[in-house]
Amino acid sequence: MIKKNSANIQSSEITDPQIYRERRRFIRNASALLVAGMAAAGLPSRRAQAGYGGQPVTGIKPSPFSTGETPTSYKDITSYNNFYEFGTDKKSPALLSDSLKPRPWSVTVEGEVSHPGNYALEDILKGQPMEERIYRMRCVEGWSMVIPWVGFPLSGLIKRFEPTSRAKYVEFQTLFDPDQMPGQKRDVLEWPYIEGLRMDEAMHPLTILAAGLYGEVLPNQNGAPLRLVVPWKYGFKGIKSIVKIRFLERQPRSSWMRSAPHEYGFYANVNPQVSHPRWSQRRERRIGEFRKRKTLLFNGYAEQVAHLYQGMDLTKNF
Ligand SMILES: Nc1nc2c(c(=O)[nH]1)N[C@H]1C(S)=C(S)[C@@H](COP(=O)(O)O)O[C@H]1N2
Ligand SMILES: [Mo]
Repeated sequence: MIKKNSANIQSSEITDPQIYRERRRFIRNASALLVAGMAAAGLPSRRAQAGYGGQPVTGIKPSPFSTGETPTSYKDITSYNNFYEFGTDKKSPALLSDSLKPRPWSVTVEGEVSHPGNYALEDILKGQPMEERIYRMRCVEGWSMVIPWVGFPLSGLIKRFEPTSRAKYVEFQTLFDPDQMPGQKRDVLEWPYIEGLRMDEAMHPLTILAAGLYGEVLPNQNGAPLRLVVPWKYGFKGIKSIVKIRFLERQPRSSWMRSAPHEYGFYANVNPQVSHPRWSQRRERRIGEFRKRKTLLFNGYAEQVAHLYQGMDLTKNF
């Protein structure tokens, strides 16, 4: 089942900032390229990635919301993954996600919204400002990474759909197709994977939908073709391979709340003071580092997001 070419894996083992900058020089303009997922003329993909991963994305602008911290290596970001649709261990998604077909793709929008419908991926991406957002990411399991996402604010897309005044929450669903996602043949979770945000969280400028990373189209294992990224929350909020967006009056129940309600709450805000029932959240291991770091409240984004939770008891609303 191992489909990766070992030579390719070796060549991308280390994030070489020089190589990264050189490659970024090729980034020009045409988000159509992202949609088509085709290689730019004369610029072959250097890595064997599932789906369209590895194809350059063009027209990416830097963002003031990026951290200045050093990004985790491309290799670690794309070979140490949680994506239970392809198995529960960290290596499976990179090895087994070739069966996912991220093109053509569409997203169904429904619920408390003025413009429900089934939107082609091209339509979803059209006109969205593609930005590089270098974010700290923290998994509930105690590891963290710095990921240079390529994406756009979710708020712009939501505004386009015009939620009604009754919409208080947004729910997201991953594709359900056990042929493409063989992990769905086992009941490790209730499928499809479901996540949700309160409307003000979804509209927050830090909340993005990602379609790429490291200047390239998102590899399948990272949630192609479109996944959620909410950097002040535990990684499981960042639902992958989204096919449905529902606007709701009531708080949705996420897959993790269904599977272990006393362990995973709706908010899932990174909080070193609130332990997981089975382990502390006070420290984290940044992938690629040896010594543990202290975990920061809201994953270091408190200044931007703490106001969203004013007056809430974060030990109850975990
Ligand atoms: N559909 C789906 N989305 C998912 C998951 C999953 O198993 N299935 N795992 C989550 C968890 S626990 C984490 S930490 C992140 C990992 O994202 P990455 O592999 O791109 O780093 O994806 C999240 N999104
Ligand atoms: Mo996670």
